[in-house]
Amino acid sequence: MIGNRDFFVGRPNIGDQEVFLKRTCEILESRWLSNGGQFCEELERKFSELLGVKHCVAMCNGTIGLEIAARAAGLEGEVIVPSFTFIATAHCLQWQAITPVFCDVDPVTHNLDPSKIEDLITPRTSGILGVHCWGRSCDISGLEDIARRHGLKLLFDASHALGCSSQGRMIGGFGEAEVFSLHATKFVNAFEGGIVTTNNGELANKMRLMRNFGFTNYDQVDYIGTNGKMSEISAAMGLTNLESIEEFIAVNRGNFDAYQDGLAGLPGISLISYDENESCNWQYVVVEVDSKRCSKSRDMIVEYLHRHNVIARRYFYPGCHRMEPYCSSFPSAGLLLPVTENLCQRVIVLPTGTTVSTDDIAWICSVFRECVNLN
Ligand code: T4K
Repeated sequence: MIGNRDFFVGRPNIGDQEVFLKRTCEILESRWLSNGGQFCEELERKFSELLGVKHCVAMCNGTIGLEIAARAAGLEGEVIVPSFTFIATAHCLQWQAITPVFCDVDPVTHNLDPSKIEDLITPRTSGILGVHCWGRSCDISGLEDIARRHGLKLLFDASHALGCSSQGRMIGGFGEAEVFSLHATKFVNAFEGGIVTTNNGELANKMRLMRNFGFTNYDQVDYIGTNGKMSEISAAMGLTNLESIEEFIAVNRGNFDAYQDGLAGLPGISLISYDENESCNWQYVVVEVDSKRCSKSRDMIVEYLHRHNVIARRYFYPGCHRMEPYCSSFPSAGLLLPVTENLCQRVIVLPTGTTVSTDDIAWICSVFRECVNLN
């Protein structure tokens, strides 16, 4: 039925449905639905093992995980972040009156460019929030060096980077804390969910309290807190999907190779690459369109794909700095972000995951080629 189907970026992967349903029955029978149930605890243990990190704190989603991690780590004033990221990276700061200061990214890695950071540091700067964009790690040692020299806290938004490594070490144990998203669109999902990881026991305890209103005992609240708890049904989904992580990665890898073959030789079209020496989840198939060499603009290609029911995405167009409230507060931020501005005009994310077969990909690539080769 290729051609009569929609292909979406972000279609969820779903592991063993019977296992999930069995866990669901256990939840219903136990009458324990949230607030640190058995599946939530098991999920935290399994993530700790996988990532080799001492503490995992499960959250209701990645955005609340970022907000809690930022607050618990003591971020305030200004924090340096990329603009080439999902809006949650900036909003998690602004939501608590911390100003995100947008820094440009490296044109090859799409991650924070350490050489651009020091010019942005002011007496109000309290930290750096790096994003491992597309699952490719930030220049961690470059960022650590700057953070150490300026007394800044270093945190990572690892929403894209579950199962990825940096110089052989799994992402999850770097900086003060790292935050993963288990949203439906992520290759391992918990419907909605997030995980904050840290090797700092004191910080982990603080985050556990903050995710449960600051309760330290039945009738005692010692902190300002919020409700960041992961429900048992989400934990059951997360655990079930985590059990299929190897299969999901293998499918993503095969899909990536199929796209690479299918789009090979098109002038001005390239896929971002991943380091074969690192662990990688291959969950994003990212095309860059070089407008000088390709006969069609990025937007013309996306429009053509959409007309053929291939719902490709322009992540992270137009860049956080061009969205509210940031574009009103810093109308000329783009002048300091030439690489980000350029990337926002050239990137297309294509559908992958277990709902897309290699035959589907051959067809999607034929539509893509047809568009580029049209007179
Ligand atoms: N930091 C970074 C770097 C992130 O990428 C994200 C999330 C976060 C932080 C925040 O984590 P969470 O708080 O979300 O845990 C989507 C996701 O909603 C968002 O979670 C994700 N990043 C972002 C990259 O993608 P949108 O605005 O593109 O969502 P939407 O509704 O357009 O859906 C995306 C695609 O997924 C569509 O093609 C439809 C498909 N889809 C979606 C859902 C929910 C399905 O096929 N089934 C579904 O159930 O943000």
